[in-house]
Amino acid sequence: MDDPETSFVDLTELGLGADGVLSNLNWEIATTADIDGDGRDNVLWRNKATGQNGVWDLEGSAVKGSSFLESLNKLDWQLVDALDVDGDRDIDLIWRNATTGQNAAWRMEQQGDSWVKSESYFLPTLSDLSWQVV
Ligand SMILES: [Ca+2]
Ligand SMILES: [Ca+2]
Repeated sequence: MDDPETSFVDLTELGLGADGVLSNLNWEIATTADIDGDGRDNVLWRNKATGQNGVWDLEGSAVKGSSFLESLNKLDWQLVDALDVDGDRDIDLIWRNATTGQNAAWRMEQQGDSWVKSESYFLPTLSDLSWQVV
């Protein structure tokens, strides 16, 4: 059993206190997906105030680890889904611009404790803003 004092150290960056409570309400769950391919879904977070993005690695109901995803500080972009759109078996992040209706995908790559986008590309724009990814 990990010492909670040390196992939560990196999580404070994602707003989690030592008590395991994510008290910063600007973090919103964007979606869940198995971004690291270990067979368990990860929780993907987006900070609606700063544009930071993060990932939780869950084991059961416990947060085993957390890492940052590359930030996107243009706040009208919403992280709407994470799935493998190009079929290379790595998860891609799907973004939708709530103002313009543009859609984009990020191909992700893990570098140490964080995830960076290795490539980004636009998907067809759907300018009718009443359409949402579900
Ligand atoms: Ca996983
Ligand atoms: Ca992919």
